[in-house]
Amino acid sequence: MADNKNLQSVLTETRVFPPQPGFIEKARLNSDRLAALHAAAAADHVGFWADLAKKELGWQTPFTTALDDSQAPNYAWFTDGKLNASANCLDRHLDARGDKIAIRFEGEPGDLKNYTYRELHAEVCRTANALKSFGVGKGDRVVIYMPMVPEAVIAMQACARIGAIHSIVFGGFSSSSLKDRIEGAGAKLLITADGGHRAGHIVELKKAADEALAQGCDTIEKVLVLKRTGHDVGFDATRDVWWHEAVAAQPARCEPEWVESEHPLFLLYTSGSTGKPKGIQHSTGGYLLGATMSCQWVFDLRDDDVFWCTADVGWITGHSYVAYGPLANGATILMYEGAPTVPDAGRFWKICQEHGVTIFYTAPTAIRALMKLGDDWPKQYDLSKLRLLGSVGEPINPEAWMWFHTVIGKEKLPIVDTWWQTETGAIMIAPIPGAVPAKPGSCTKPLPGIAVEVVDEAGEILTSPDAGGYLVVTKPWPSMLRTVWGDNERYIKTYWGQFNNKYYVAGDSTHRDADGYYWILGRVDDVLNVSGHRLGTMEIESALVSHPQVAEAAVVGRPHEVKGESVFAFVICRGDRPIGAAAEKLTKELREHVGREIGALAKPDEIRFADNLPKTRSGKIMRRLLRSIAKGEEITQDISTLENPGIVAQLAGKE
Ligand code: 6R9
Repeated sequence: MADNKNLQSVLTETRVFPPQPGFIEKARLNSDRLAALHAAAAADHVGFWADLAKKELGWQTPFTTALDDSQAPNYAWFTDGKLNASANCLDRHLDARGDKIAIRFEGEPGDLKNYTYRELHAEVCRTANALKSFGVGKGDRVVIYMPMVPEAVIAMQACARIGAIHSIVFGGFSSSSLKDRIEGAGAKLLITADGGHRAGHIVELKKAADEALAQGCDTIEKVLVLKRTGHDVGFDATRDVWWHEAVAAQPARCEPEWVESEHPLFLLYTSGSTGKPKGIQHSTGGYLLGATMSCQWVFDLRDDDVFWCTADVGWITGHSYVAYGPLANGATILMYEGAPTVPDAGRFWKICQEHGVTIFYTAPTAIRALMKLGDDWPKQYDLSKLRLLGSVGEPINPEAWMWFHTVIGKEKLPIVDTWWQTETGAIMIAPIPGAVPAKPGSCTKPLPGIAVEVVDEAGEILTSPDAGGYLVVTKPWPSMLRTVWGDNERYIKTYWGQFNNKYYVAGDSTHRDADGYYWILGRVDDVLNVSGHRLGTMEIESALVSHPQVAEAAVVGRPHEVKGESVFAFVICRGDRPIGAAAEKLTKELREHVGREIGALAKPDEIRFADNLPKTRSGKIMRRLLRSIAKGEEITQDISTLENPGIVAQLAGKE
């Protein structure tokens, strides 16, 4: 389970950074107020959340049932209430904040565009009316495959407004991944763009969409296409509709469709240890409550903030902390389309300066990459408006934390290291910036109303501070996933099966120190975390094996300085093992093949060809051994139980 080296490095971290008095004074939560929230949640877990749901969300029909656990572990929250997520994010703010900027946008080429709440509301209504004109209604699925532009958020909000279920596919995924997700969701409409700008290139979204639709996707009736780049793309007039033509003529009012609290707001596909990616299904009321409260508690979000979460809307972080949480709170968000280093390594800091960003939320992989580029870049810009920094996606190593703290935070800004998952919908474990002292590398303690524990293989709760175990959630929470789209059995088996439906099993290992602080060690399953992106080893293996020359493949993660983990593949070919120039040629081909099958983010960094994989006598691939080999470690493990111990030297590249 826990990697000992990792455990050692976090166990020796002893620095503590308490909140600064100036921050505490103005903070939404200080330690007294936080203690009161924890006490309320401990006294009445369900009542605690029900009170917040009544106070913080706008309901068209108030609920009377807070939690229905009769079908556990399929929990349902606020079941008889009705609301609309888009009305909560937009209409609610029109009176007090109609002229306030909701979205500040900067494209990679430098183009700027702002939307006030009133303008955003009108544009969402027009888009919602356009969707209706295509026959899209409550419960229909809409796949969104777009660049990071305001229209991506508008598309999400428009779906929510009419009760359609959106499923976003990250623009970096290939046509083949897009097709799988469209077919999985049975989507009626695809919303895409001609392309997006990324790292000085055009991302060919429409081209990939056309390829996906040419391979199947029979449920798609229309494709709504945003003109972003303006370059030439294919256009099928019987199926494709330009956004500017379909949306502009629509009325700027659209009554929200009031949906049951449990009505699915969206699906988001994510990788697991087995099979194809799962469609994680989120609810409307519970999800929105989690996104709303975590913005207030963890980011201390206030009316004068400019909140920049750098995540793409293709990931859960972009759902909860670009599209839904900040807008539900009436905040101003910043969206940036492109890469952090275009035209130079100062781009992120220049954006912070020019847009007056106050809260900056990013991933450790970005922090490490920016750190490598040197301190001179951030030093050229005025970062004095920043008041809070955040991290998400993978464990942040203390070195990167300290750089963030000293160079960006000038040794005074709080850093919130936030642990959560696609499945949890919202942040679960994170410091409350005005109340909880930070320790570099620890996501600190669970939020109010979130019950987590560390358990051993038998499901026993571990209390000893040094013990590493499984991270589990012991009580249902409003923003939890509801099911796996179309496969409830898989939901139960994957997340609840291990301990007899008693605990939600996150799939991470962790350890809790004597102060009750959590230190996440990483995944316990075959899921890799490459630059903060979740990838299943099985998905990459299937992609490799679908190449005609590959007979078998095993993929493991290898620690990487910037990406966190990189993809290392062991490949067994049909026929002879390629060597020299033949091996080089095939490596290149396989990398491209995986890029086509899944997306560029899944391309193996290294491929090693061998005659066989190390297998136990029962035929299981010994992955632990492959991980050691990938790291270049001296093999000290007992290989005598292998069916083919002789293969180890070859796998290690020694033959
Ligand atoms: C939000 C998001 C979830 C997995 C999760 C864990 C890792 C995320 C982390 C973290 C340590 C943090 N993870 N945040 N590990 N510290 N602050 O990233 O969702 O893409 O579903 O990934 O990411 O391993 O299980 P998702």
